[in-house]
Amino acid sequence: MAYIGLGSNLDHPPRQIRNAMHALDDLPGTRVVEDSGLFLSKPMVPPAGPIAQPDYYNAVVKIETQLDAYELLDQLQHIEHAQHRIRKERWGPRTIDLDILMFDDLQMNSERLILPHPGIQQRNFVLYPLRNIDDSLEIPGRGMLNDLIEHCPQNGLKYLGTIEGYEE
Ligand code: A4P
Ligand code: MG
Repeated sequence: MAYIGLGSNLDHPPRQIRNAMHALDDLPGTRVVEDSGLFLSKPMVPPAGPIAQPDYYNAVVKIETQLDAYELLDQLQHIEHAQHRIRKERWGPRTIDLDILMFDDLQMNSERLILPHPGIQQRNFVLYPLRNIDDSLEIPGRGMLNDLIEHCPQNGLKYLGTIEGYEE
């Protein structure tokens, strides 16, 4: 069981999120079992100060997969490329960003892959959507989701409805 974070703030973001969710469901040996619905969030402010960019659309999906964590990361990067993600500036706007938030109860810190994803605790656009999927979730090595949420302000994060049903 793995959880994937999806984020987009360019080129019809709700459509980018929907397409990426379908692409995840189409991966070999993989299916999407649940999703958080669609959220609208304020851009995270990088350490060097804010970058002018549109608000983000975010979602989290839960998948079952026979891929291992590295194979899954390769596949996520293929999907990002297929959706024309151009990697320019760190923290900057993007058509689609796919992060592995958790993979089973794996905890690892390699050059290519950190699990659970290092940003989880600070990101309301990850924590609140996760709660829509499972409100008794434990993040390996980090604690209970509900405790992390208590320390993470919502900051205008808005639930918009289902990913499939959202009309731009
Ligand atoms: N990598 C290591 N661990 C992981 C993991 N668990 N999942 C490595 C995915 N990738 C992982 O990622 C850089 C490298 O991280 C990968 O090559 C992989 O080997 P990237 O996505 O190519 O580069 P990036 O986008 O510059 O970095 P990152 O960390 O994805 O960006 P952030 O920090 O996620 O920031 N504000 C709101 N409201 N919502 C957002 O979704 N997103 C960002 C992107 C900024 N602000 C945002 C949002
Ligand atoms: Mg990423």
